[in-house]
Amino acid sequence: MYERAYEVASHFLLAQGEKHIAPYGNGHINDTFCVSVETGAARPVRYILQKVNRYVFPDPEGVIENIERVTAYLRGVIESEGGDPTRETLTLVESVDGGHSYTDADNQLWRVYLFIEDTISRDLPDTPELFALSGAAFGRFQRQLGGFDASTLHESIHDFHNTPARYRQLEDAVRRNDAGRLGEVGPELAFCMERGEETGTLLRARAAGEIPLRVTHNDTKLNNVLLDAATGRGVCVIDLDTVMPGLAAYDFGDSIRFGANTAAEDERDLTKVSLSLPMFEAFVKGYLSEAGAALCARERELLPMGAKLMTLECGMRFLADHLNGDKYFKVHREGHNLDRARTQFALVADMEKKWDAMMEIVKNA
Ligand code: ADP
Ligand code: GN1
Ligand code: MG
Repeated sequence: MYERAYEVASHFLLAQGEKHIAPYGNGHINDTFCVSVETGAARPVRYILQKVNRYVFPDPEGVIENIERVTAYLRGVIESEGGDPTRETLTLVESVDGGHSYTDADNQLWRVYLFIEDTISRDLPDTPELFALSGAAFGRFQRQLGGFDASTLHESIHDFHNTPARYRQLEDAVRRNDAGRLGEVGPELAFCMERGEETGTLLRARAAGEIPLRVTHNDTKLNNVLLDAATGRGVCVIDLDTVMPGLAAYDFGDSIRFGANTAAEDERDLTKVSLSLPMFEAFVKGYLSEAGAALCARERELLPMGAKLMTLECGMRFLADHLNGDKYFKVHREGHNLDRARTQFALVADMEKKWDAMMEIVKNA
């Protein structure tokens, strides 16, 4: 089993000893494995081995280069702040060829990270206290990369958070109707159409020069931050594949989309889906405690819009993938992407009801 993973692991400079490899985590994109090496020490030495999804990332070499540069920069900042860089940012493991990746016989690119031990990664919305700590971790990430020149990074996925472009991709998926599923999504499409104009709000503010371009993570869901198992403190922001130029509202918004939802991202019972205002408030406070001083007034004011647009956009992406025949996101059941799209739209609808309260919370934070 996992023969390929064992073969690939032999191309990296890992600790010596017997290796055990097993699938790991719940990401929607890459194939992730945990490699445990029995070295004779009390605990095995562990690594994360990943096959980068080439359908999603057409230039995986560019992704690795971004990660090499961003983690090297973060290591410097973390050291200067007295932190532990092997724990507080990802460390790519060298391959036997001297780089940080290995391309297999099927032209698939693999990489290895040190496993960050004694941490937890959550797949479901958490307590406000833990969510505030994850907000602080993403805010810190933003702050620590404040001096990194965004224009030197590869755009790992073109137009990743360009919400109007995502809307057009949905329209294309509707026109093609590749999987023949168009008949079942009428209400969801109507929901998106009613909000078509609003999709451009953040980009219009950027074009008018009201908000700056920043280095952002762009995929700030809860399971992309590792929390200290003992204290809950956000130790390390992971999944750096989508680090590229973006807007502060993207990172804030994507975290809210996932972590302030009272239901799972793929919940079928939509009555369980809502925006938790206590979770929202906790995240705002945690995030602003680290990133707040760097944000301009307009960026701050647009944070709730980031939450709404990241949720709407993610729903449009799930819906487009459902229509395209589930080519992008991993699915584990029939209609999985449609279920995910529906939760996102239900959450947008609830945010619209709670809009004034969201604005007030940000204003008073
Ligand atoms: P995907 O892009 O598919 O979401 P991730 O890079 O987020 O892949 O990895 C999937 C999961 O693996 C994460 O949610 C986390 O639980 C775990 N993980 C990833 N990197 C590490 C690491 N360096 N140390 C410990 N756990 C990790
Ligand atoms: C994907 O890789 P993962 O599972 O952390 C996706 C995000 C979506 C998210 C929805 C590269 O994130 O953009 O918001 O699923 N990542 C990519 O759960 O498309
Ligand atoms: Mg992930």
